[in-house]
Amino acid sequence: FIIKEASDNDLDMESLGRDLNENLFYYLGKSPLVATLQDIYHAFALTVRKRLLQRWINTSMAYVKQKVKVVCYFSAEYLPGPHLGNNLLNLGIFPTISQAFARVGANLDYFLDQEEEPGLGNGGLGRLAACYLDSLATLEIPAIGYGLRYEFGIFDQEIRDGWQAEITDKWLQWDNPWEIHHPEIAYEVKLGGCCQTHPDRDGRLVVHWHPERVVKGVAYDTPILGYNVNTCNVLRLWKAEAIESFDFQAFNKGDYYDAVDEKLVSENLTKVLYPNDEPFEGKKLRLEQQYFLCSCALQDMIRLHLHFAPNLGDFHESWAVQLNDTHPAISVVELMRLLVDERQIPWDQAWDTTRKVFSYTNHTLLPEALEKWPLPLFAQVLPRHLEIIFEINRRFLDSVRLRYPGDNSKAARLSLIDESGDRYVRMAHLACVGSHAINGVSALHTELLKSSTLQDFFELWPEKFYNITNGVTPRRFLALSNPRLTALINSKIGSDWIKDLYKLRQLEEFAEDPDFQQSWREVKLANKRQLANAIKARTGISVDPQSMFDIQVKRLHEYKRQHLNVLHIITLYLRLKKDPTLEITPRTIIFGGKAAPGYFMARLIIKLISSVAEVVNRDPDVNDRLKVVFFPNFNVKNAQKIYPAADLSQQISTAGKEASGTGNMKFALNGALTIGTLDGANVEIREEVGPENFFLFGHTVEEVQYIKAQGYNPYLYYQSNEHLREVIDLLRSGFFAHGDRDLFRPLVESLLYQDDYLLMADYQSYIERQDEAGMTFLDKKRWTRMSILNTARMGKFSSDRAIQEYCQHIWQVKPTFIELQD
Ligand code: 26V
Repeated sequence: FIIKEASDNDLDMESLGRDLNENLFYYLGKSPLVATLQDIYHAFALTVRKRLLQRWINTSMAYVKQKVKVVCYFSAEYLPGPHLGNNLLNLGIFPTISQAFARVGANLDYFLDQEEEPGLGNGGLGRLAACYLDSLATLEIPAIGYGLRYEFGIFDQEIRDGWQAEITDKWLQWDNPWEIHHPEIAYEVKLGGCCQTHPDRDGRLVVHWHPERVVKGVAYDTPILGYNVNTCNVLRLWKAEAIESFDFQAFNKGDYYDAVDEKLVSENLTKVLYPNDEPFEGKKLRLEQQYFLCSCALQDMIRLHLHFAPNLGDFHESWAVQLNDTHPAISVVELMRLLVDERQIPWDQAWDTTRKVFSYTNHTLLPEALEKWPLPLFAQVLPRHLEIIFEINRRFLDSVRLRYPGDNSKAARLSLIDESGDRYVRMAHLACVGSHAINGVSALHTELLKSSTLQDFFELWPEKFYNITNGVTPRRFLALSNPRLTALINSKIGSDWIKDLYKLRQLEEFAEDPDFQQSWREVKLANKRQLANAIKARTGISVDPQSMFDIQVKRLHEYKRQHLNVLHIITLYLRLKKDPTLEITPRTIIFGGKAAPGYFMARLIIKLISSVAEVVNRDPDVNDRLKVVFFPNFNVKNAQKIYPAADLSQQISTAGKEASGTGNMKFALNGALTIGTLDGANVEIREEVGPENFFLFGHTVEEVQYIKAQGYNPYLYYQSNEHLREVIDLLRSGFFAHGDRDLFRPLVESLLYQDDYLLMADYQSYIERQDEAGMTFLDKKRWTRMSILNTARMGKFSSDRAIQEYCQHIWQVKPTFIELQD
């Protein structure tokens, strides 16, 4: 039979238009007269998907023919954002399509806006996975992203009476035109039960796992097209279903309800994403999700491998697996089980293969976020895996004792099992032992990993440690989301920067050019107007696009210190109350971000922001010089509107707490200046843009450690700083809570008597730096120059650079060129 080959003219307007009409008619059953925006979006998405499929098939055929090594990114979370716009950009047809829509009096943006984004992640870690898939495809690296197809992704956030309300995310309700369901690609995954060992015919001991239940994983594929290349990789997400045999068993007994029940219980596995990103909670369903992902993905890789190779002897030469944090770390054990138990490969050989295949990225130092599973729970869900872990650990600790004779505490600290109290499986230790490479996500973070969290492993295997500073994709976060700035940049230096972000350096020579500066400011103003309209539509608040847009968008967390930002707002407010004629830089302070539903303090901080906004925004003394906005439901779609409109980016976490941050990069790329601490990738951003173009404040990691070691007393800062005292006193007087002194009491008390994140200690330097930023903003030329230089110097923070480092140092993979006509 003949595969329809991709042709050079599949992107012309005529063929696109024809397909769009056909899809509307034959797929959706609509005539153009009655079609809704959603219908047309859908028909158009299918039209574009068809173009991707042709490239997709060529890509997979080329990988197979050339027997290339493939990168498998294992991640429990992905936040790809809307696909349509990005695919148009990567196909190179965004401008022509947008013009074609305009010619018939339609605005392409309205249709793009119809797309419901897959919210299959919590925040930074899931978005990073999506940026990396984009870069892998753009760099023409053979890659598969493996993940879970949660039916309900991260909740939609609404703000009601100032509080966060969670609304179920129904991203699949209108059908998902980007995915292809593959019922024929399915694997069985065992759970629970017990194990028995008995000799086989040759007298060798073999283990049989008798599961309590079996669930089926079915593949759903989404094409991931690279920019300006024909490479189209895949994001393969697994959905849990009941296996047929279980249904039939119950059915035969006439037990219809049990059969249906079985189906419901099985499908529960991929029903919902866990919406907390810490602290770690040992929930059984979460462990089952993690294992389900790993087992499906590894079975899939083995099946693909055996299509083209006689055995698994060279498995590690064909596959590199990256573990996105410890969530998929159980795959180390699962691969051992598949090799040893199911294919009778000798332990040593299997272990050698396993270690060569896996590498592990750590994304957090927070001890409370590290995954450790209670042993009884682990034994209940994965009895065979626990046995294998014990065996891995026995061999590992033997080698540790040889290396450190007599040092029992060393062995206890390194052990895969925490036995200091109740017993736990330490997933980070499993990931370290089962991988050939371990990396942190910023220079500072990697140093801290080596000196604290993973210190013993670093002493044991220093050669396994790498730093790979995170990056973001310039396609989505500049070319697509900021078309005005893109056009301006292109007019000066062409568009090569989209694939080689270091090329933005060429903008430096225009940093002082008055005309260029003027255009730069006009672009920013237009973006701010657009965001102002969105703010008005979502919140009813009017903001002045001429004011400084001072923005903090990220998950809500005490360590990220959104409440420090609030202390600054109250400081400004008090200044205006004392002297209503005071000249200050007009500011619009914008927040966005979701709080984990069970995180009381984070939710209270949202309420605080809303309450302060309510008072400040309507106080005539303020006279519109200060506005506070909580922009609801921060997600990828909204992010694309927000970053391009920022003047000032707030990256104000306590030093040592934010592993990297990636929002910091997206802001600076779009010409925002940063006010920030020496934390995560801020350190490197400041190095790149130059300290004179960055507003630095706060204690360093070493100072934080020193302060805490001395016995930190936040109350002393309250007593000795008059302004801080006034701010705290106003807050606890009930002034922002309609007289209720109790509402914010937990927050105030935690600041005065606990303050784990050193807000009180960093307050003064934060205020001083904010004042400097405010003054600098009034000097338009200076600010614009700094803004241009920020964009110009962001080359390092492209996810392309990060992925090239992974390819070279960790995965040992090379690009494969894909021709359109295969
Ligand atoms: C932990 C847990 C715990 C159990 C429930 C579900 C869940 C989901 C995620 C996490 C890990 C959160 C780690 C994370 O997102 N880290 C962020 O990773 C970014 C990419 O490297 C980095 O830029 C951020 O600084 C870091 O906080």
